[in-house]
Amino acid sequence: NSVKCALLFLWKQHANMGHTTLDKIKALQKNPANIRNLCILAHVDHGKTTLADCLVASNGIISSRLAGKLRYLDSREDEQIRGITMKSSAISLHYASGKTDYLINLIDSPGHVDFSSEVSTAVRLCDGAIIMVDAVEGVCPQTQAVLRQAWLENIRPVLVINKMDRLIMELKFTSQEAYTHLQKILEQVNAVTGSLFTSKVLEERADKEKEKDKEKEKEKEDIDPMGCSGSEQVYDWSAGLEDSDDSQLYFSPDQGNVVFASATDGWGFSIQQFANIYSQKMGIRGEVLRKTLWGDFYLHAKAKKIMKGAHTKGKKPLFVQLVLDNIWSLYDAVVTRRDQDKVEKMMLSLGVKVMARDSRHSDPKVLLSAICGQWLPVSQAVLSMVCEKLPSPLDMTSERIEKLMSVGARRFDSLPTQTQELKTAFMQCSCEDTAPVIVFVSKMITVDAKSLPQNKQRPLTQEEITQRRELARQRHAERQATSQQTGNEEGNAHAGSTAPAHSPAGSQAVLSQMQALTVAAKPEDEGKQIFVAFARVYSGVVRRGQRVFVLGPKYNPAQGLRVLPEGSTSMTGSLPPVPHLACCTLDSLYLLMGRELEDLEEVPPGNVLGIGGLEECVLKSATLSTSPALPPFIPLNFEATPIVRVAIEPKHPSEMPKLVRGMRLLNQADPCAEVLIQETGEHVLVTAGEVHLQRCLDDLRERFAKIKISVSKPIIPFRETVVKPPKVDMVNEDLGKQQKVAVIHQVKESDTLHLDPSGLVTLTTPNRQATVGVRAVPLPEEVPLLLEGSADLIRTLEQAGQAQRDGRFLDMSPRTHDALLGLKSKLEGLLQGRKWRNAVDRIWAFGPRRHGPNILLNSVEGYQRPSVWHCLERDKGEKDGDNAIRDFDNSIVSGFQLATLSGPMCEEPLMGVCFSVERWEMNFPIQRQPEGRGEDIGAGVVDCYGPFSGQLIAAVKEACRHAFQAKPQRLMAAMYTCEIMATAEVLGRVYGVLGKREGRVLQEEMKEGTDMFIIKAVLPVAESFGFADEIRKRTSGLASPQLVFSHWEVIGSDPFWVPTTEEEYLHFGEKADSANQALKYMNAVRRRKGLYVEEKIVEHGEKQRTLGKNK
Ligand SMILES: Nc1nc2c(ncn2[C@@H]2O[C@H](COP(=O)(O)OP(=O)(O)OP(=O)(O)O)[C@@H](O)[C@H]2O)c(=O)[nH]1
Ligand SMILES: [Mg+2]
Repeated sequence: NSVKCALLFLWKQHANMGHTTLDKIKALQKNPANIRNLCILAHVDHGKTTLADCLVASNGIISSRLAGKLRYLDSREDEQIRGITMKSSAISLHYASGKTDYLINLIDSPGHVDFSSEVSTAVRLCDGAIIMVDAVEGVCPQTQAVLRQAWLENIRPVLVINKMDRLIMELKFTSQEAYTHLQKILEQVNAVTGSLFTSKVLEERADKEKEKDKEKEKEKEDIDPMGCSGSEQVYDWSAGLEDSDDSQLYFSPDQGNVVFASATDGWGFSIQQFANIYSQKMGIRGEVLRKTLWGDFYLHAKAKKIMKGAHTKGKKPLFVQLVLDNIWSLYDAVVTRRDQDKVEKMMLSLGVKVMARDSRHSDPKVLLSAICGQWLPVSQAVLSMVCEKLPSPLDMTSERIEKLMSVGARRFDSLPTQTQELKTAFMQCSCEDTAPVIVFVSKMITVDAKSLPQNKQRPLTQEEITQRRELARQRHAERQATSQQTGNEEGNAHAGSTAPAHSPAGSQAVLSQMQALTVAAKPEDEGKQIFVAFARVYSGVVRRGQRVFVLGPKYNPAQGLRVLPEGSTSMTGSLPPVPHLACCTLDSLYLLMGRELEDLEEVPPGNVLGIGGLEECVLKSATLSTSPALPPFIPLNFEATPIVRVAIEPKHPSEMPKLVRGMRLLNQADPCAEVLIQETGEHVLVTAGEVHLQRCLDDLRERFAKIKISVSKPIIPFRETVVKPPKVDMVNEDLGKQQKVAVIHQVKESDTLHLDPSGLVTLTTPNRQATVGVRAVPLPEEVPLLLEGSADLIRTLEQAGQAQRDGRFLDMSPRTHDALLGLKSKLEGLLQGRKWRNAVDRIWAFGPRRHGPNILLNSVEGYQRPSVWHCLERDKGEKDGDNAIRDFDNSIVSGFQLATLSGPMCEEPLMGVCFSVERWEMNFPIQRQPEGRGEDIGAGVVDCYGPFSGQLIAAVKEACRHAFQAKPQRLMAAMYTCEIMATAEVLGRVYGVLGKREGRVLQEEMKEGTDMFIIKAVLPVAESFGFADEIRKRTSGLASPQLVFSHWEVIGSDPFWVPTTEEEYLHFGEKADSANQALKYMNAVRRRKGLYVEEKIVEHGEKQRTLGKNK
C-alpha cells in the first residue's frame, strides 16, 4: 500500500513536456505524411496503459524507471486505485526514425467492457490501432470486440503480444513450448480477423492485390534469384520475398506487423530487429532473415543455410534458436539464478552498460529492465512498427470517407455535388487557406479549470524571476522604511527617495504586480469543471477564435445548401436559420498531453486536438465545419447496451437543482451514460454496468453536483411476453384443456368487451362506432432476436414508408435495400406454417417505438393495405389502388404502439408478441375528405367521448392488452454472458456462486497450454449485482469476470400460477408462492412503480389470506 501511495504521489507530481518541446510538436503537426493517429486496444488488463507508459517515457515525459509502474495516462485517482482505465486519453509523442521525425498521436483506451463506448470515441479519431494480447490469456471477449470496432471504422491494426515474461516466469515454458503457444495465439487472433473480413469489400481488395502481385512477380523474374537452387533446400530464397501485401488482413511476424513484448520489463521486438542483428553477425541477407525468422525454418549449421521443415525434422525453429533462447537465458541468468558473472558476459556481448545502482539492486527485475531497456527497447520496436505499418492521415481510403459521410440510408452518390466534392478535401488533408475546415468531436472531456494552460502554475521564466527579485527587494525596502517610520516619526525627510513605496497606494501596486506574476488559479475557478472537446481535424487549418458550423446529427446538407445563400460559410455574417445547424466559435485549442493541456494557436489537418468553448453547442459528439455542404458524420458505433439503471435523489431535497445540473453535466461528459426523468418523476441514470455506474456516481458526487446523493437499488428491466399453453402442469402431469380455461378467466367480459374461447378479444369504442377484434400470438423465439438486431434497419424502413406516404421518395443505399430484403426473407423463413401464411406481407407495423420486437398483423378480411415492405418496391410507383389506406389506419398503429410499450403484467415493454387484427368494423358513414388524411380527419365526427381517433387508439390498446392476458403470460429477464477464467482448485467455488445466482454454465473448457479453465455462463441481470466482487473474493487472485448483456430470456415459471390439481397442492402447498421467482420479480417491479400489488401475507405456517381479494 505504501508503494501505491508513493506512486500516487509521484503520479501527481509529474507534469512536464519531456525533452520534446512544444515548438517541435507544432512543427511536426504541419506534416501529415509523418503523423500517425493511433489507439491502443485490448481486453482489460492486457497492459495497454503500461505500454503507453513505455512510449511516453521514450519522450522523457516520465522517467524510464517509472515506466510501467506509473500508468501515467490513468489520470483519474480512481483509475489508479482500481488499476483499470476508465476513459480514453490522448498524448502526442515525437519519434525519430533515422532522419525522419514522426508525430505520434497516441490514444490509450479502456479494456473493461463497461467502458467500451470510450473505445468507440477513440477509434473514430484514429487511422490505426495497436491491438494488444496477453501472451498467457490469449484472445479474450474484449479482444474480439475491439477488433470488430477497428474493423467497423476501417482502421488498420497491428499486433503486440504482451506479457511475454509470464511465459517464462509464471508458466515456466521452455522456449520451444513458448513458440508453439505463440503460434496458437496468432492463429486465434487471425481467426477473429478472418471472420470479420468476409465482406465483399475485402474480396475486392484481395482481387486488387492479386493483380498487383502478378505485376510484381513479372518484375521479379528479371531479378537474379541469388543462385540458391539446391534441391534439398526447399525454401526458395527469392520466392515470396517481395511481399504479397496481405499484411492489412492478417497478423504475422514476418509481415512486420507483430511485436512481442513485456511492457513491465520494458522490452519488445519485431522480427525486423533480430533480422538486423543476425544479418550482421551471420552474414545472411536481412531480407531473408525477415522471412524465415518466424515459421518452420531452421539453420543447417554445417551448410550454413536456412532450410524449411524444422518441425518434421525435429529441429529448433530459427525463432526459438535465434530469438527466444537469448531472452530465456537472460531471464535465467538475471532473475532465476542471479549469476553475476554470466550477466556481465551477456551485457558485454550485447553491448549494454547499466548503472551500478541498478546492477546491485535487491530486485533482479530492476537490472533486467535496465538491460532490456537498452537491448530491445519496447518503444523503439512498437513505434517503428507503427510508423512503418500504420497509415498516415493522407492515406485515408475513399471507402472510409464515403462511409463517414453517408448518414443513415443515404447513398454517397445521392448527396449534393458540393458535398461529394468534399471527399477530395478529406483525401488531400490540405492546409491551404481555401480548404474547408472539417472537424469531428467524438466526446466531451471535463478537466479542472485549474489545469487549463492559462490557469496553470508554470515555472517562471528567467525574466520573471529577475522581475520578482526586484519586486521583493522593493518590498523589503518598503518594509524597512515603514519600520523606520514607526520608530522615528520625524524620519520622513530621508525616506524621500522611496517615495512611491511609501504611500499605501504604492505598496498596493507592488502587491498586485506580485500577484499577477504568480500564475495561480483564480479562486472562482476552484474545482470548476471545464468541457474540452476531444476532436480531430480532417481538413483545413483550425484557428483559435474561428467560427464554424456545428452540424447536428439530423442536419441535411441538401436543405442547408438550398436555404443558405450561395457560397456562404460559417464566417459569413448573419445567415438565415437552418434546422440542425448552429454556429459557434472555437475559443481555445489545446494539445492533449495526457492530463496536461498545452495552448495552441492553430492546428493543421490530420491531428488530434482539444477544443474549448463548445459546451453550449455540443452535447456528446458533433461534426464541425466551415462548409454547410458537409453532412454530419455517421454516429459512433456503441457496442455496449446501457442496462443498469438507478434512481437518484439528493440527500437534502433543497439541493435538487444542483443534482439536475450535475446530471446534465454527467450526461454531456460520458459517451454512454443516459440521464432521464421517468414518468414517475424520478431522476434515472442508465449505465453500461456496475463499474461504470460506480464511476458515474463518483463523478456526480465529486465533480458535477458536489452534493450528497442517495441512490436506489439498480432498477432491473424486464420484458413481457406470451407463450404457447404448456402441455404439462407443475408436477409434470398432462394438462389437457383445463389450463386454457384457467387463463381465460383473467379477462372480465363486459358489454363492450367480448372474449371468445380461442383468445380473440373484440372491443367496441364507447360511442359504438368502431369494433376491433385482436388476437395475441407468441412469435417464434428467433423472431424477436432478429427484430431487435435489425432495429436500425426497421427504423430506416419506417422512414422510407413515411416518406412514401408523404409522396416523397427516400433514396436508399443499395446496401440498405438489400439488407431489408434480406430481413424480409429471413422473417419469411422463420414464420412458417399454416398459422403464418403470408404473414410477412401482412405486417402492419413493428412496435413499440415503431421498430421494436413485436408485430402488428393485418388479418382483417377485405382490408387490402400495403405492407411495410411496400416502399422497397421502387418500380411499382404509386398507383392509387396500391395506397388504399383506410382512414384511421394510423390510430390502429398508435394503439398497438402504446400496448407494446407497457404490458399488463408490470408495465414493462412487450417482446415477441404478434397482435393479429382480425376484425375492424366502422358503423358510421365517414365522409371521406378528398385531401387531408391528416389531423383534421376527426373534425367531422366529434362526439361526447372526445375525438374519434383517440377512442380508437384507446380501444386498440385495450383490446391488445386483453388479448395478451388471454394467453399464458411470462416475464422475460435480461441475461448477461460472462467468461470466467479459473484454476481447477477454485472451479467448484465458481460454480457455487453461479448456481446461487441462477446462472447457467454453457461451456467449460481447458485453456490450451495452461492449467486454466474457461467457463462460459449466462446469468440474469437481476442476480448480477456484486457478482464480480463475490467471484473475486471467493476465489482469490482470479481475473474478475466481465458481464456483457446478451439477450432476453423467458422465465419459465408462470407468475399467475396457482395450484389447481390435487398433486400440485400436495407438492407446493396452498400458498405456493415460495418457488415463484417470476411472481417475485413482477411484484417488485409493480411495487417500485406504485402499482397495485396483490399480495398474500403469511400469518402462520399454513394459514393465509389474500389481502387484495378481501378488500
Ligand atoms: N507480467 C507482466 N505484467 C504486465 C505486463 N504489462 C502489464 N502488466 C500488468 O498488468 C496489469 C494491467 O496493466 P494495465 O497497463 O493497467 O492494463 P490495461 O490494459 O491498461 O488495463 P485497462 O486499461 O484497465 O483495460 C498491471 O498490473 C501491469 O503491471 C507485462 O508485460 N508483464
Ligand atoms: Mg489501461
